Amino acid sequence: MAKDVFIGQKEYFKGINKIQFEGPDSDNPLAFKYYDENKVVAGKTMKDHFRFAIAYWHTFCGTGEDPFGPGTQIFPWNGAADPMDAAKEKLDAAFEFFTKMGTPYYCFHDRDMAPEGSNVAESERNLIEITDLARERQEMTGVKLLWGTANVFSNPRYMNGAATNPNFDVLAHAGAQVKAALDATIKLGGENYVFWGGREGYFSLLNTNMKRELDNLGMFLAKARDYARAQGFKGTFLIEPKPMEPTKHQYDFDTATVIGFLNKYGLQNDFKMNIENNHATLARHTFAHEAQVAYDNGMFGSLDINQGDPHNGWDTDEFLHNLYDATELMLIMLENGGFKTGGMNFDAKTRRSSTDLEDIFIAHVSSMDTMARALLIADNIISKSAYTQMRSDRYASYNSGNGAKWIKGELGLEDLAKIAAEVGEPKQISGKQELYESLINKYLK
Ligand code: XLS
Ligand code: NI
Ligand code: NI
Repeated sequence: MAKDVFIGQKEYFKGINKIQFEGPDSDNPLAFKYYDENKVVAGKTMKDHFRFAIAYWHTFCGTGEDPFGPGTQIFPWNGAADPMDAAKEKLDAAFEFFTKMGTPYYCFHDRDMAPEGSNVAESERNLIEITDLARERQEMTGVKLLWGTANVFSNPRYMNGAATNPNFDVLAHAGAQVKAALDATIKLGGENYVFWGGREGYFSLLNTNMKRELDNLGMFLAKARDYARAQGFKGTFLIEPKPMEPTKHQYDFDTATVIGFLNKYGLQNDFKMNIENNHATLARHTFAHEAQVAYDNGMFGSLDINQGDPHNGWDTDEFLHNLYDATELMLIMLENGGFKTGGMNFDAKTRRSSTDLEDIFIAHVSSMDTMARALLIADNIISKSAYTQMRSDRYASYNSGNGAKWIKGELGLEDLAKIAAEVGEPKQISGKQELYESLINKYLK
């Protein structure tokens, strides 16, 4: 066993070596068919296009329990009786996994890495101890932290919200947790810090003062930003929109809603969006829609690249395998400059019934290949087809004459009325949607 894939005292993923690129003809489920990290596409290596990050919670903590039954996964790092010993084993397993996958980043919640203690101080000590070890392992392996976050939704104390809780004492606990998670993220060189407000919303307006709750959330985020900046954090703060689940109505509903919120509370210069595909679906948007809204507003940050199931309405967090959706996303990313500080966090879990340890490798490999293949397809569409030209030609009437004057703000309603009378009934121009669809499908290979 090569040293570069061996982290701690024992090997957890026995029989699996570092995943290699074998090309599209390979039948090996534990090899990349399309993801070739050093391959340059549209001026950047694949590694830099994607900046893949493993989600600590699903991959190492998610045992497959659901509301109808307990976990099904047997993880070899879950044996220790003492929770801190178990956390250390999990950490070693995680870094072995990152190294074998060849993914450059990971993401974590405070409670994924270190167990909650019996009081605030003990919880913080646990987190410091484990993240000190994580820092050593980052140095050993070169794996980096894409983002950290605090789990302020699982503990029952957050049942009525964290930063939006009607009880200030609960808000204070959220503050303690976010402070410690920010410290850990800064210590680990995290490039971003995420806020996902799972309990920040309501079930009934009858008992909810929405304005008070949103004001408290705005204040909380401003204070978190001020604290992190004062500690030297230079990275990006990210809000992860989701319309519902676990609350009926979540305040960070979708990208457009969050942008309005950030602007209202003066947070727009420090915060950007962490867009999750499955959350987009729940908001009845596409991943592509959410990404485009974020880019158009200078708010594109990072991505959680899972996918949902079109036949049900919750966050199934499947590994992204829909090539068509991936292609639409990659078209937008290529046209808008890709990532700055963000990356692609999987935020996905294998199915409850996928119980072989190799399944988590197969899932990540498959998703990375889906994205890599989508990148190649999108690059072909942009560089070889008429796609970009066709779309810009649709707006050609704004390039000169009255259209250009309109864009500059030089025409008022009286001018429009005069022009309308002059031009008469406009010529009918087809939107050609099916032509665009057939063009995409032609390149989908
Ligand atoms: C849950 C969210 C969560 C965030 C991180 O639906 O996706 O996993 O990504 O707190
Ligand atoms: Ni997520
Ligand atoms: Ni989610």
